[in-house]
Amino acid sequence: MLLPKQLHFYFYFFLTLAAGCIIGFLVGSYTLSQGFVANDLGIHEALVTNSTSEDLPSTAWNESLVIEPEPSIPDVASAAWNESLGFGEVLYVSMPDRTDRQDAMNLVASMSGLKLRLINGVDGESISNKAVPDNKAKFFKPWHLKPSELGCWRAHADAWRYVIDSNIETALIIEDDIDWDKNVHQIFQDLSYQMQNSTLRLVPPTDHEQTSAPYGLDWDVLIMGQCYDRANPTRLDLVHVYDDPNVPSRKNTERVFLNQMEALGVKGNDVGKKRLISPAYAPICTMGYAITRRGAQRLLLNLSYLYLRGPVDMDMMWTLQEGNLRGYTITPPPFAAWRVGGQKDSDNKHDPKLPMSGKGNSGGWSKNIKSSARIAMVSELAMNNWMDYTKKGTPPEKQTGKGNNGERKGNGTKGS
Ligand SMILES: *[C@@H]1O[C@H](CO)[C@@H](O)[C@H](O)[C@H]1NC(C)=O
Ligand SMILES: *[C@@H]1O[C@H](CO)[C@@H](O)[C@H](O)[C@H]1NC(C)=O
Ligand SMILES: *[C@@H]1O[C@H](CO)[C@@H](O)[C@H](O)[C@H]1NC(C)=O
Ligand SMILES: *[C@@H]1O[C@H](CO)[C@@H](O)[C@H](O)[C@H]1NC(C)=O
Ligand SMILES: *[C@@H]1O[C@H](CO)[C@@H](O)[C@H](O)[C@H]1NC(C)=O
Ligand SMILES: CC(=O)N[C@H]1CO[C@H](CO)[C@@H](O)[C@@H]1O
Repeated sequence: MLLPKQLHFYFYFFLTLAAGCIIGFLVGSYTLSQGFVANDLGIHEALVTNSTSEDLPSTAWNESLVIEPEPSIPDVASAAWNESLGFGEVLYVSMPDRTDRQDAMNLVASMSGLKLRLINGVDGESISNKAVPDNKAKFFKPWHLKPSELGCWRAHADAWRYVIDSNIETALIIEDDIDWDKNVHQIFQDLSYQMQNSTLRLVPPTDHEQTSAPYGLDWDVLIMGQCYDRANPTRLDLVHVYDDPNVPSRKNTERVFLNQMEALGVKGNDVGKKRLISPAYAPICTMGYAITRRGAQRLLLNLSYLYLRGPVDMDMMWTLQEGNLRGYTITPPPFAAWRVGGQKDSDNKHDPKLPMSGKGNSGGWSKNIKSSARIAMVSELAMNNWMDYTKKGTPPEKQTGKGNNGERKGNGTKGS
């Protein structure tokens, strides 16, 4: 990066306030007709994978010695292949007027086999003064919350409320300007497997967690779309490291995450091979995180009912650091900002001097992602109908025998 190290924190800090807090939660709740999803993403193969059969002794297949299988423990991690990634729902937050971003999310999600539910972003100016939570100072004096920060908080609070109200145990909450890996289901299946057996759990998973909660339920928040982070400096021993073939290379991993990984003991050749789960401590940005219903209740208690001490992501971070909220951070994060340059990158703090379009989605980029779903989607949908006809060849009855067909069809351009 071009920025001197010192500036990094401020850079991310600014990002939080400017872009990260724009927030729109989408919750995905429709059900797709199953099996529909792109086979080239490996989804079909994954659906038929079963780990239990391999573990059975070979005698199980001896017809004359049929061993009744144990009442089979469902492979809970395979739920990561469903349309809500193994969470109860996927919610996305988007300002109602950002139909461009809603189109994008609809498209990328459909190409990744995901269903999202829209949670409308909120214009902070529309929030009644009476509805603004009490503001207790975290440091010297109360943080003066700007309308954009309040709007961002409100949209997320609406998502928490949705989780509490609806009949779901967990939800993944994402914002409308993000990217993920095209192998997102595989990444989450691997994560589920690790969460079930994580060394960071305080108690072993219950039967219910083992059969029905792919990521367990021993957390309030699962941080997966942070733009800044840091491990608890007094508990660097708390980390669960695992192999993940879909992590970005060192070159594609931002410095802030390399630093965090190094502090937690992952360096050298392990970078680009390992993903880390650690207790959430200093995440900034709310581009992607999951909550349990209990987490939604704690957030609504601490970040609405009692106080709101700052922007939603910062108060969430403080509450994690105080130990009043229990969470894990995934590093490198599986969700990352999609950036196009220009004013479209921010809903609350765009610089009017920037061009409207920047590089556009065709020139957009994301970091910390090995195989961008957004980039993959463009080539997966690309085709050239006329070229396909050319490859197929001319129907026999139309052949003139002159051998010049190729040059005469096409654009109507003269020449040659
Ligand atoms: C199947 O079981 C029978 C009887 O126990 C045994 O004789 C035979 O070798 C077994 N076959 C295989 C393939 O394991
Ligand atoms: C995906 O799996 C989770 C966990 O089993 C479940 O709660 C959720 O309803 C499933 N989603 C869909 C769309 O089937
Ligand atoms: C679960 O963790 C234990 C020890 O922490 C390890 O021996 C075992 O292989 C792990 N199992 C899986 C499925 O990762
Ligand atoms: C957050 O909620 C807990 C109760 O779960 C309370 O003890 C704590 O003081 C709250 N924190 C703040 C900063 O209000
Ligand atoms: C049509 O024209 C474009 C450039 O104008 C050219 O690249 C392309 O090959 C032409 N296609 C055919 C079928 O002639
Ligand atoms: C992909 C895979 O391992 N499939 C196996 C599932 O289990 C059956 C037996 O029940 C095997 O025949 C498949 O090969």
